[in-house]
Formats: sequence, C-alpha cells, structure tokens
Amino acid sequence: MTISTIKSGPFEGQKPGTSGLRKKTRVFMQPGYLECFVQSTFNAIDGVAGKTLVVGGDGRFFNAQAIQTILKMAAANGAARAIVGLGGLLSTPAVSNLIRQRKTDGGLVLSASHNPGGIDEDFGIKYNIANGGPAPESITARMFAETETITEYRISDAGDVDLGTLGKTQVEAMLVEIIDPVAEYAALMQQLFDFDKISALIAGGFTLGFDAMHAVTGPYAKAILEGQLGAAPGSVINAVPSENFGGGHPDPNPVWAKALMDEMMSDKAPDFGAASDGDGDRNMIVGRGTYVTPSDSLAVLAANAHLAPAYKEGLAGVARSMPTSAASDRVAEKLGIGCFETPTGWKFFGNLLDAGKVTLCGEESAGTGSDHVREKDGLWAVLLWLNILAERKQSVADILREHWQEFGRNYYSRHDFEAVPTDAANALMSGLEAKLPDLPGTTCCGLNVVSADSFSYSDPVDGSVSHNQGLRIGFEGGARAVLRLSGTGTEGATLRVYLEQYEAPDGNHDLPVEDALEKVRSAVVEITDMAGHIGRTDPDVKT
Ligand code: VG1
Ligand code: CO
Repeated sequence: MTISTIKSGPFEGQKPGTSGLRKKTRVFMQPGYLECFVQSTFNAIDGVAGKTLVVGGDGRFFNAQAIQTILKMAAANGAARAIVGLGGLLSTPAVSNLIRQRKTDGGLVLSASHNPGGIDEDFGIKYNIANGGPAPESITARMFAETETITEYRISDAGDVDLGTLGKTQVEAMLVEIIDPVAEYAALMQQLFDFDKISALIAGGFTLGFDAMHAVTGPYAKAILEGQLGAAPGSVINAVPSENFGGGHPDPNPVWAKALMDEMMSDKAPDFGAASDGDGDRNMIVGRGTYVTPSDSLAVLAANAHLAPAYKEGLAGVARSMPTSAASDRVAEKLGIGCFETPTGWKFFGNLLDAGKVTLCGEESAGTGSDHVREKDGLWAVLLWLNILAERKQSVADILREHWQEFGRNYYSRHDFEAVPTDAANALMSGLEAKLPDLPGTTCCGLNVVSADSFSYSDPVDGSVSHNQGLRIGFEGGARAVLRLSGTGTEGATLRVYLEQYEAPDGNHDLPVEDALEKVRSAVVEITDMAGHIGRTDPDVKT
C-alpha cells in the first residue's frame, strides 16, 4: 500500500452544487487527478473503512482504467467490499438500484452522461449516497472543501482486477464482486411492469426501434426488449457499448439521434421509437410521425401511470425541474396530487422521493424516473410507455392529441448556445438579473411581462435553500422564458434558453413549435441584448 503525497495541484475539484465532476478525459488522466477526487470523496464521507461500494460506468474511454484505480484506492482506504459490473459496465439507474437492493453505503458512477467520449472528449465521476441518488449539496460541499486541502491519497500497489470474469476476487483485504450488470435491473423492471401485456402487444404486430447510441443501455435493452418482451432481433440498434460511442454524441434528442428520428418520420417507421444516453438515465420517446417532448412525456406518464402495476394505486405527487414545462402541473392539479418545482439536477428529487411526497419526476432534458430508484431511468420510461400503449391500444400520436385536448398543450423548446466565452455568458446573465425587478409591467415583442425572478428553491423536506437556479420571465397568456448556464459543459459556457407557450384545451395544437414560440424567443433576444453580449441569436442546438 502506498500513500502518495500531492505536491502541487493539477487538481480542480467538484464545485459545490454540481453533481459529480466532468472534465476533458486528458484532465482526468493527469497523474493524481482522479485519485484526488476519489480521496476527497472518501474523506468527505468520513472514510470508507468497512464500507461496501458499487462501482461502474458507461464504458467510455478511461472507464476500465479509472475503475482499477478506484478499486485500489478503496482497498487502501479499508473498504470491505466493492460490487462492479462485468467489464466495468453499469448504467446509472442500475447503480442506483444495486445500491438500494444490496443496501450498500454508496457508489461511484463513471460517466459524463450525454457528453461524447474518447481521449479528446469528456469523462466524469459522481458519488451516489446510500439511498441510491446523487450526493446532495451538503455532501458535495464537503467534497469540494476536501479538494481544497487534500495533501495525500491512499492507493494499493496490488495488480489489476480482471473485470471481464464474473465472480469474486480480492484487492488486498477488500472483496471484489464482478456481477452481471443487467440481471438485477431487469428483475426490477419485471416487478414494475406487466411484461405479459407488453409481450402480447409485440406478438400482435406492434413494432419498435430502440437506439442505444453505442452506449451503456445496449445490453439492458437487448436483454429486456428483445430477450424478454420478444421484440424482433435488431429492434435495438447501436447496442454494443463503445469507448467513443461510435464517434457520436450519446444525447437522445432529435438532433443527436437524427437517424432514429428520420426513420420515425418516414413511411418505414415502427410504431414506437426510443433512445437513451451514455449512462442510460435519459430517454427520448417518438411515436410513428410524432416526437414527444420530455416535458409532455412526463405529463402523459403522470396521467397514465396507474395503468402499470407498480403505480396502480395512483401517484403521491409529481415533481419537475423548474425549466421543464408546466404540462405535468396540469395533470397533478387534475389528479389532486402534490406538484413540486425543483432546480435542475436529479439530486433535488431525492428528498421528495425518500419522503414519499412524489412518485414521478422529470426534467426537460429527457430525464424521467420514479421512486423505484433515485436516478432518472431511460429504459424505465420506455417500458412505462410500452405498458401504457399495451393497455390503451392507441398510437402515441393519438394519446398525445387526446392529452392536449384534455389538458391543453405547452409548446416547448430549449435553445442551447454552446462554447460561449465565459465572460460574455456571465455578463448576459448578470445584465438580465439586474433588469429583472423592472421587467414586470413592460411589453416586449407584443408580450406583456407579468413576472421576473431568479429562482430559489427551498427544500420542503430538509429546509435547505438553493439560490441562483435560473432566471425566469413570465408573460401574459402563459408564455415563459428561462435562462441558465449549464453545469455540465466542459468548454466555455453553455447558455440554455428555455421557451414555453401554453395553448388551452380548445386552442390550436397543430402549430409548428418554432412558430408557436417565435414571440417569446424574440422577446428573450431583445430583453437580454443577446446579440450585444454573445454576438449571435441562433442557437447551436434546439431540442
Ligand atoms: C444537464 C441537464 C439537466 C440534467 C443534467 C445531468 O444539466 O440540463 O437537466 O440533470 O444535465 O444529466 P446542465 O447543467 O448542463 O443544464 V445527465 O443525463 O448527466 O446525467
Ligand atoms: Co445521463
């Protein structure tokens, strides 16, 4: 066992309030860098002596190497046991499930989620606590403090573990268990959903396409959709995880999952299409000829969840992140159940789920989940949709149309401006923040501003308060704009502009989305002086 002393810092720790650390892969590969993060994490949780940890990642470049380092460090820090997915692979929801099922002390997830992978792309690491969810701010703040003062880390000089063989092995005195990454997750899904009904739907000719985007969900989707539910072989595409995700961007949205989108809009489209991200916690849902926005998906799932066995008693409540559209609020109101608006990031849902205040949660960025784990869960969302389709025996398009006729439609789009110089992005945000108090009562591009604020969240369970969670402007007639800076980008700043326009149940639900949002988009451009600050008004990605 070696204690390595750190002399000077290539190290830059996880900022308080962010979920995990995301950097360029080469940054993580600097000697001592990953080690400092891991040791700081261990220190922040009062060490790992005698503890059991789940360790796994999405298979991106540096995944296996990082796992070897983590195992040697856990052993040197006195951990009792590590549970690792075969080949180092575990999806984020599968890690969350394993932590919970096996009652471990926590886990480490290696992923930069939807960011591309490779030696010149991104890597990331995140610590999850014993409830299976991302560490809350109280712990990430301690982790950050540890990174500021860390002077040494502990690592064993034992050899590498064979990650490719199932079974038990040791690193020093620590037991390492290499497990099938899929089995326990698939068993959980079987408990939640009516697999017989879904199998019967598929046997009756219902077709589906699932794009695993060369990322971690491939083995899970193959085993469940094709293996257990009988979807035709080849229904799951890009199913073998690769170190660079086939050179793509494993972000399940119409831009990065374009091939699937094109197929779904063509006359060769299957009945149902879906995709998931690098670490398997996000989902995209598409019906034949119909894209379902994540905000609408959450609302439809909330309105229909009772059709699946796990949720047949109804929902305790629904939570959404603040930038997510208000579509699910309308469902919660009608069902007479709790409705919560949290800051961006799954960790804010953990307390609400643990306290039994909500059953479903969702984010506009294609994250949906429930109280079955403490992470968002891509394949879970796909299976809940399939269970609903099997019960309702209608197309996705019909379900969506009927949903809007009942609740109204929240037209919605997110515009991302990537690699903006950090100073310019900060100036735009602080300029807008300064203006907020004067905005209500003014008119811009034909829209009257009725409210404007910087979102603060006070956790109804533990009372903790999180400030500066995004700037929002409300307009008369149910339009809204939200602006915030991404916490997961690794190059300059990413400015996210979220646009929403509500249309009543008897209104026009057939407008092109960009047309429905044009007024609120121009209002944002003008109010923020976007061109003046960042030199452009056209986003890189619209989702
Ligand atoms: C983005 C999304 C956010 C999501 C986060 C992690 O954050 O907008 O909704 O929770 O990614 O998702 P940001 O700060 O870049 O907007 V993932 O799939 O890491 O696990
Ligand atoms: Co993800």
